[in-house]
Amino acid sequence: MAKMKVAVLISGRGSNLQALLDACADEDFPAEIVAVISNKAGAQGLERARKAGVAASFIDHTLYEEREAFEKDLDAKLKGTGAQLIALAGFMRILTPWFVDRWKDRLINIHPSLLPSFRGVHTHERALEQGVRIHGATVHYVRPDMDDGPIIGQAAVPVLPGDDAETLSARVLEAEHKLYPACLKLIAEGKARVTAERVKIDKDAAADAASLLTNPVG
Ligand code: 4DW
Ligand code: GAR
Repeated sequence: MAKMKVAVLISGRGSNLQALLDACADEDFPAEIVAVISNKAGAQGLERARKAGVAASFIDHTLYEEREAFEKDLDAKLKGTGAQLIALAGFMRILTPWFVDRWKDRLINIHPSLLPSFRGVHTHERALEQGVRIHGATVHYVRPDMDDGPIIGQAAVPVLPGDDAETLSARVLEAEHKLYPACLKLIAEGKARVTAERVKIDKDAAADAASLLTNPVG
């Protein structure tokens, strides 16, 4: 079977990108990363891509006056790579409805909370402040509103006594690194589809997906 071609957009560290690169290194994995694009010049993720032999490039959003002009160039570059799916991995520019619509149901993101709780930034600090006992991460299709869209998979982690934002974010990040490749696999195998703004997981994959995605740490 042909592998699904995936482009990854980043702005920084790229540890989730690394998890995707590592998963794609397995010859049986159903997806391949064809391009990594950053809007930040020094992003560590660009180096990770080059090390893995993946084309890495940088588009400086500050050179554009209009958001859509930046996105037109981004879109053209993505089309040139043959990407069939875009994965946001710590990409920090909000994408306009124009771009989101062009890539509708072919654009996914990972967010460090159990959505719809804790949209936005500082999710771990806010989870601690609220005293939640269970926290985690979500992979979802992107819609124009920030951190909105049909949920593909979630990973839950416990909040433990004595946690601070650092220990909690490390636990969530470890879960993210398992969750994102697992969700990408479901999509690349055609086992996850959007219907009426909900993600349906194929019956034969549902049990696997549930055990893997509910609590993939440990
Ligand atoms: C996200 C949402 C808003 C901003 C940054 C990140 C979460 C992930 C995401 C990236 N692009 C997206 C999403 C999303 O959930 N939905 C859509 N696009 N449609 C944000 O407001 N960023 C600002 C810039 C920050 C910076 O450069 O440091 C911005 O003005 O875009
Ligand atoms: C990750 O924790 C990801 O979930 C989060 O940014 C971090 C990027 O780290 N994304 C968001 O907050 C999007 N709303 P990474 O560059 O090491 O993958």
